[in-house]
Amino acid sequence: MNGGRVGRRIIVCDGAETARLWNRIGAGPNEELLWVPRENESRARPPGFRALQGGLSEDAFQKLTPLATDEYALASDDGPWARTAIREIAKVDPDVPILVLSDLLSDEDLPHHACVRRTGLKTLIRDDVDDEFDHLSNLQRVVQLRTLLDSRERVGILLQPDPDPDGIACGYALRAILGRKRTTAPLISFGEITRPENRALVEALGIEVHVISPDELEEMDGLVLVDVQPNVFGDPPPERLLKVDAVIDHHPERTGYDALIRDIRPNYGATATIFTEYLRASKIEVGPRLATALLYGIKSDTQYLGRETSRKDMMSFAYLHASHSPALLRRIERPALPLDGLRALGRALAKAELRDGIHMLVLGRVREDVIPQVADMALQAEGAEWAIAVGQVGSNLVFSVRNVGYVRAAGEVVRAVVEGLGVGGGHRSMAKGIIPLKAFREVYGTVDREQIRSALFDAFTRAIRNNQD
Ligand SMILES: [Mn+2]
Repeated sequence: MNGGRVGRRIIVCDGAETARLWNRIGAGPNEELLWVPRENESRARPPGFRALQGGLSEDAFQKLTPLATDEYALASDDGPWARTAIREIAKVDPDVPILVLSDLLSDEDLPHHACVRRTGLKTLIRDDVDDEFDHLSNLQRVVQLRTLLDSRERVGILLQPDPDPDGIACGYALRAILGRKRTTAPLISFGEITRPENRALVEALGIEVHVISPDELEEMDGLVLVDVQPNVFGDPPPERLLKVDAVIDHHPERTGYDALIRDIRPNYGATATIFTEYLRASKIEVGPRLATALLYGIKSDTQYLGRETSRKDMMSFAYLHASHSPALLRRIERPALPLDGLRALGRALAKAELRDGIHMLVLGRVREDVIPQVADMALQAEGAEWAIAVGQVGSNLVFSVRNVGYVRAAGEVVRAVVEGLGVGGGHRSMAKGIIPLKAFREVYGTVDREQIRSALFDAFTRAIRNNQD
């Protein structure tokens, strides 16, 4: 065991050609480069290497005065050579770690050894080269965007109506990439942000999204659509959207419009992943606010790296994670609860009911964003498989549903509960439903707390049971 200290790495290359290839990489501070000449090749010493005196033999490895911290790398594509080397090294130290670097040998070609790992030699470099070319093509996109838009006075960044975190974060990132301010690159939308979580995002980050009418697009000297394509705005879309400067999106590619720059990657889980790659490729420093916005964009579009997540989403998420602000993220995901919301929670907890794994809290009149937070919390109750938080918001009954994940889809259950009464939907473990008070009253007569509790409890029990059949 090397106890955390860096041990000696002994790198043994099979023949001059491999040694010369390695020589380009050079030796690290704790690395010793050795080579074993092949039978028919010149004995000219590759620079930086010394010959393993005595060839592949126990004796030769013994002469290296083995230390307990030694590690070996063997570079060879020759099976018998690698097998001999491993056996002879093991005679000196049966537990020494050995890395075999070979592009032709497989794990099965190697003899049993306590600690051996094989990987490709050229493929190590190959992977990095591929990554670098990916960065290069992302950089090229950024250069194209800047070249196209730099001379324009005002560039509108158009998001979908009722923008979601992915779209908002991408608009914010595009502005940073173009080196512009909110006045010269406003984020615009035809519909305001309604979801409380998304409003929390723009408030926490200090981002403004301007709601405009399609006519106001004429005031823009440039137009870029992010996380959306023109078809979303109508079929056919408004005239001004038939020809735009750029579209950057991850939804399936649509036709029927012209864009000078079109970067659409349907295999990505979030457009924020594309923008993270742009930022990374152009070496723009990503501050905590931008990193948090993009990270939250990826997180919410992929449902925390769940369904439809690509390797690229994971890589961008990891890249952003290093510079995001956990405090800011918490503020977005858990907006501050208002005092009267907490009082409503207190009353609801006093009368909470947990039966058949269903934990239901009836809140009365509350601010809408209190409801999902209470549902999250209610799921933590011992024995709860489902949590339902219900509150009155305006003239509606709004409820948030959570489940522990191993049971059936929350979205399905909510759709069954609201059928014929209101609207609802969601995913496997989270869902939301809205029933107008008027509709509830028509069916159940009154809208008091007890009536809400018993009606919804029955409806959920039925829906969950049916969903599990
Ligand atoms: Mn998206």
